[in-house]
Amino acid sequence: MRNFLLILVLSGIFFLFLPGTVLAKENIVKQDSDNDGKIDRITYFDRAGKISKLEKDSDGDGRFEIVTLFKDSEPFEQLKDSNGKPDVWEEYDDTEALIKRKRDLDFDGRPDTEEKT
Ligand SMILES: [Ca+2]
Ligand SMILES: [Ca+2]
Ligand SMILES: [Ca+2]
Repeated sequence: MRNFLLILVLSGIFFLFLPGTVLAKENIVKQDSDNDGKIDRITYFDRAGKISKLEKDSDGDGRFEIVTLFKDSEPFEQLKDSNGKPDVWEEYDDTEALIKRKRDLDFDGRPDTEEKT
């Protein structure tokens, strides 16, 4: 009887965690695109299976300095970072054309210049 209760409690805990993780977790795909053994691309997919974010380590130092954000599978913003804070922000329109670029010139994490393209 005690074992039965234990199994009941354990399976209850198991089922408590299972649906939560399946529903809450977005899908993350890690890739080593240049086969040097280090992950350099991380792609995030939302619950509908659409790409929502792409992180790239372009120089292979293990830090992901290019982050592209997606809306309806189209990129709308790209952040580039050389020092741990974003220093270039690029915005795209529906045709994926660059419409705006902001730069942080003094590296305080806030944009200082804005260009429309
Ligand atoms: Ca790599
Ligand atoms: Ca890097
Ligand atoms: Ca600044």
